[in-house]
Amino acid sequence: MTELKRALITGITGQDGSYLSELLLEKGYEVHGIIRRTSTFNTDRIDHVYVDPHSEGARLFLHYGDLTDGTTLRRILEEVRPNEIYNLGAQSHVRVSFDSPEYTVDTVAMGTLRLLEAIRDYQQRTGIQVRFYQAGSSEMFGKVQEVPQKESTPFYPRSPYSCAKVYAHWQTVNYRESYDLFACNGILFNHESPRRGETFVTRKITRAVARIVGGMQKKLFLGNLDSKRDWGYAKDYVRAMWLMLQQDEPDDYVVATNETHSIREFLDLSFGYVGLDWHDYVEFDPRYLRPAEVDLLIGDCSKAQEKLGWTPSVSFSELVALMVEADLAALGLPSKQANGESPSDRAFIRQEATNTV
Ligand code: NDP
Ligand code: GDR
Repeated sequence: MTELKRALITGITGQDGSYLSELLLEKGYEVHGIIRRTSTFNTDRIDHVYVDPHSEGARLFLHYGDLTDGTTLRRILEEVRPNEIYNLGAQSHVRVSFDSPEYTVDTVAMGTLRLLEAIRDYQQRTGIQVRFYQAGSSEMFGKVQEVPQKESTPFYPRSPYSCAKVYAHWQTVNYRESYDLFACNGILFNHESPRRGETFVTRKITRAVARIVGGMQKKLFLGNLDSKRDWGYAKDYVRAMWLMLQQDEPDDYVVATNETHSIREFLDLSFGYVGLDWHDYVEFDPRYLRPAEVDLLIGDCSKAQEKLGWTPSVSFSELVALMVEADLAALGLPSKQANGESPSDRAFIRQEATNTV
């Protein structure tokens, strides 16, 4: 009998961790995730794929640990003996990183280094080759140097979060070149879904739209509406992570949609989807401004297209629609599917809305 492939995921309880777990389980992997001990349950996003590990055929296993705790990372690596490691764990909120820079850097930069060191020792001691994915970010491009941004565009990080991600990126390259580690950096542009954290701007907006429709909220307070982002669908993006680790050689890839839209456009589409005008509801709160902003992100993913055969499958308007639909469904509110969509779009949106909240 051939042994199952084993994957270890840090950040398994996050948006991407949950979609990646689903993908790897579908592909027949045994999946191990590192979770943090919290005083309340934090596994909502993966509960639907979790089965009691005592039951026969269970393939998802959770381990307590933290990227700030190198001893535990080493122990988990020894226990799990993974073939692939996806480092998705992070204090991932850019605004919060200005409030907690030291913790953010400890998790994102030092956390990645701790994991790389553990892998290096493990690989040298056992001779087992581990494939490593590092969750890099378009935030590393920061202040605009070139448009669209691609793998060769210089980094100019503008937050403690993105400075830490740049460190993690270069350490990943360094371990690849120094220790023959199969290590890849994904430079992923913003990707969203109904599972997106409620404090990121897209989900904050679609959740507010549903609550306003349901009469549970009157106003939505936001910061800068002028920044532009290249927004894709998270489920597509975890597919790119997996593809990177299936290639013959390790490499770094931009993953993006090659389109950019402002927060205002996101507001137009999401409020428009339920027949409302956002100007009647949105108010400015300077609390949500950042000391330094990233004004424009638009990615060129042609390398991922050519080498990985990866393309995004969900358009900007479909993404907005599926997120609004999911937030309406979560409140038990009726669907507002807009006229003019094709039947396949409607089926897709309905399925995501009911399956993934
Ligand atoms: P989320 O914020 O949804 O999830 C972050 C995950 O990291 C959660 O599981 C969280 O656990 C975990 N985590 C936080 N701190 C620690 C720690 N100290 N030790 C171990 N785990 C920790 O992020 P996403 O799923 O959206 O993103 C995944 C990764 O990709 C992150 O590294 C992010 O920075 C990066 N990224 C994301 C993009 C996006 O648009 N979504 C774009 C580019 C990069 P808990 O649930 O307990 O809080
Ligand atoms: P970002 O995502 O910083 O791009 O990082 P976020 O959704 O937080 O902000 C996008 C843009 O919206 C503006 N904005 C607001 N943002 C938030 N969160 N809340 C508000 O009220 C608000 N009002 C306006 C922001 O100023 C910004 O310009 C995300 C994270 O997932 C990172 O981990 C990841 O690396 C990058 O995407 C790519």
